[in-house]
Amino acid sequence: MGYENLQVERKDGVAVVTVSRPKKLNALNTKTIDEIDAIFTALASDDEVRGVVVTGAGEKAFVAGADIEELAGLDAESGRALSERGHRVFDRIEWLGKPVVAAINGFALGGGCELALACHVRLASENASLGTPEVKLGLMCGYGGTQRLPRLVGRGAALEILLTGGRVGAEEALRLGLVNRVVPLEQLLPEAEALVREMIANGPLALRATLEAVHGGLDRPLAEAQEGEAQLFGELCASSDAGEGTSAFLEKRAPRFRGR
Ligand code: DAK
Repeated sequence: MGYENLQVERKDGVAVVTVSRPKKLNALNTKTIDEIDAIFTALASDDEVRGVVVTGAGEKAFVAGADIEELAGLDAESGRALSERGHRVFDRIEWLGKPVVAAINGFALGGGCELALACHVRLASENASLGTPEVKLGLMCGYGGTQRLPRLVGRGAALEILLTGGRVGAEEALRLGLVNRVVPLEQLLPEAEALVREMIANGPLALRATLEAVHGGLDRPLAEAQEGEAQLFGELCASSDAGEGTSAFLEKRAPRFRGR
């Protein structure tokens, strides 16, 4: 399928999804949200793809937010519907079952910051600038930001970002745990790809179960979440990949995981 506002490149098990509306700093209009929905639906069932990098076109912006032109005409009903749709699309990223790394190459504001938050790990270039300026527009985050940001950086740091609408530079984002690493812009994509490759060298069922245990567990009481972990652990033990991984270690050879 061809996309108007996304570039998608698949190579050796990794898909690089680039949001591309450079004249609008890659702002997420409805068409782009639809395309993100479509590509992540396709990637979920694409067995050739085992990990994903999400980035923005150009050297200035990852994604500068939801498209403000489209936000201007919303009323109570359409605003709620747009927000719920955004939640479904961004949940699809979080629940892909394969590692997704955001390569934040500049502004990641509003909906762009929320897109990065829906990814599993975030790398930033030195010129990255993150924030949720919705309050400056008389709005608030509508794509999960009020929920994912405090879960990632804690309530106090999140509220400072959410309530000021100010921007956080790459080093500050690193200090807060909002991003995992900061690298020079030219190294951002290679480093993000290398990180995904390091992850996908591991057993795909193990990665899927780990993602599910973390995302499914964090919102539950510890005892219940640990029950979930035990269930997933048991299922993995019955997989041939687990047999292969342990045998390979004992036989001092590299494992050949088959996702079964
Ligand atoms: N939407 C639409 N166009 C945008 C845009 C955006 N978010 N960000 C930038 N652009 C456009 C600019 O209008 C400009 O277009 P032209 O005038 O050339 O046609 C072009 O991109 C280049 O931008 P600038 O000329 O402004 O570039 P600068 O380097 O001077 O400034 C900037 C870069 C990133 C600081 C600035 O563009 C800026 O402040 N942009 C807006 C950032 C922002 O406020 N982002 C948050 C948007 S609000 C909800 C669901 C979701 C959300 C809210 C509610 N519900 C369902 C209710 C999420 C909301 C948001 O994300």
